[in-house]
Amino acid sequence: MNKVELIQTVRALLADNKGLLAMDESISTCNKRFAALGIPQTEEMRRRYRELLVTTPYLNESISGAILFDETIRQQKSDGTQFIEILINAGIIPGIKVDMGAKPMVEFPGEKLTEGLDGLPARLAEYSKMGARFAKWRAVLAIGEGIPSKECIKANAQALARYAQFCQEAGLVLIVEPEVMMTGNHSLKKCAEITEEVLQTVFEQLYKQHVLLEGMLLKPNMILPGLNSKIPETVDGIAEATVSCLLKVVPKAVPGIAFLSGGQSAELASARLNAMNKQYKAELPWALTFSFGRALQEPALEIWRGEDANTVKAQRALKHRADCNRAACMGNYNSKIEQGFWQEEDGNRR
Ligand code: 5MM
Repeated sequence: MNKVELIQTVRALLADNKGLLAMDESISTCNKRFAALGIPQTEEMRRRYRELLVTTPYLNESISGAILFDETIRQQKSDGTQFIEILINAGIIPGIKVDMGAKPMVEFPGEKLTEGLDGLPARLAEYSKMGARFAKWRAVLAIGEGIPSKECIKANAQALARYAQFCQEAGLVLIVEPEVMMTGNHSLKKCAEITEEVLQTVFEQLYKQHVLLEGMLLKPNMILPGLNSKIPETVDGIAEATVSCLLKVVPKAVPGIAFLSGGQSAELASARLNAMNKQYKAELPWALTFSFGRALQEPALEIWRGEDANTVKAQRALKHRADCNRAACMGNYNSKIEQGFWQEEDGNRR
């Protein structure tokens, strides 16, 4: 492990208040998103969509890194240029999702355990040779009647820590993503309790495996009430709950926290990230940024709908969301910035 290199890569990912574009949807997730919009679910359509993302002009102004999926890291633009080369030339650091998905956990109904440790060192070596500089592994924890169980939390944390060790050995920065899902009718308080327990267990396991915390990023959920919860929560309330939960369990040695969006609307994800940075940035030991998938891509995908004629407008929508979230990392996001994109009817960049 080259500690200096790992720390330099983490610093580059966090520099200038930029964040990460999660474009690592597996084939089935990407197809699900396409199906919802009537886009054909073929390898070529997924390639064309990912080409749109990686060729978005000036994306590097707000995006420092992009998380790819195995299929995507091997794909090329229509002129034959590898996507990974396009990203590197644009100054965007390429990374790769290396877990093999959350699978039903035997004997634990309703719970999932992420798989992918088998053969991981060889896959990491291949990705690193291809140019990836960081990796990501996601654990999925659902809140429900009697779940998540302690066994599920611990098994997922152990897998995350083992993945983390393999990554550092391979010289890749690691992103640790334990996601407590938004699905359900639980309260904000319940989400805070479970997230605290999950993160505490994850860091215990990372310590046990001697993981270099300075060479990692944490990718957690924000503290949110369940999607079916009827209790309204304010942007400031969510910011306060999220920051106080993270302060209890995330060590100071971790350089940055890059949130997932988890199904929030694009605007709310930006507003909540903004509130955290606006109110607490000066007192926090780590940077708070974004590693959104849906909250960055959804508006662009809805505009594109599989039509080349919509590509430029879709790219502007992606760039706009990236810029909004960079503003949120500085605590500067507001309604004027949010509306900025729609004033660009002449196609000019501001
Ligand atoms: C939670 O999902 C991650 C962040 O995306 P959102 O901001 O949309 O929540 C994301 O990186 C996720 O891990 C990938 O999209 C891969 O998910 P699948 O289900 O395709 O493995």
